[in-house]
Amino acid sequence: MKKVFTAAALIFAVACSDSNGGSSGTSGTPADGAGTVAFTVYGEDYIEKEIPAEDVEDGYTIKFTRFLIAVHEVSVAEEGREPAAKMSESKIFDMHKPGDRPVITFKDLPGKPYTHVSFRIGPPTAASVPSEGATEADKALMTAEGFSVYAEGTVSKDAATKSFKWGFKTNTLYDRCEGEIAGKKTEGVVVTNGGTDTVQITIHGDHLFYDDLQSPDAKVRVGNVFAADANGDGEITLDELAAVKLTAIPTGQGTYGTGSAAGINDLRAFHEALTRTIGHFRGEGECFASAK
Ligand SMILES: [Ca+2]
Repeated sequence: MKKVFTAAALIFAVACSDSNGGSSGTSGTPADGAGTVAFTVYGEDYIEKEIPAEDVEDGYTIKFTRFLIAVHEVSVAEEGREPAAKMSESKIFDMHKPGDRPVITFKDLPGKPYTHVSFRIGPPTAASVPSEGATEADKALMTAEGFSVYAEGTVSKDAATKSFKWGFKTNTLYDRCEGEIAGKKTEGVVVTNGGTDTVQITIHGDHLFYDDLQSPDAKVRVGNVFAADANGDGEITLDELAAVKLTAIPTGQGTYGTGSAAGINDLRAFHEALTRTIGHFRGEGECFASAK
């Protein structure tokens, strides 16, 4: 059973002020047994190579050429406790660059389960660090506009190709993450004496083209996005997406499910909401996503 975030939380969550100056490193009383949690972030073949036509409902191929995210506040806590460790830096990654790359490693954590793990993908700050393949130019782009997620690439079918360069400013907490360790569903992370729990934050690029904000049966769909290039210049802009009302999309060209989300009326708002679905845990694992 997948965790599916609630639209109410997604859209109407009470805004919290960000505190980027949070604690870092470890705290608490060192136990006899201590271990390590190493977080990585990976965009899979879908972001690094392509989303092939056979994985897209209407047969388009999606290729990302740049996929920037800003990651903040990776946090590890016992249930109901202050975080035992929290990333104080914020880091910008280009998920199109190959590799499962390090985000933050917490050492010397007392060996025990930490069931409350979270991270945030939100707009960067001046102090954000371009990391592991991201450049100062990437950072400049993200900080100038306050983008938390920036995706650049092409969609194509047959001989026709169109490009997109989309920046989004959503601020999303991915909370209470759980995923499988050796086939067993596990909340958060498990620190063992002398061991390392390597935890992958997995970014699902295909979700940026889903046709449903909440359903586990969402399909990857491109045709209506492709057709949104109203001025025919070969680039699909966010403004052009905003001009496509969901209710105006003819039946037979796919339906866009907003579940209980309110105020999502056009393709731009829809894709912006989809940016809150890209963050996952240990591959296919899930977190509760909410607007910050
Ligand atoms: Ca255009």
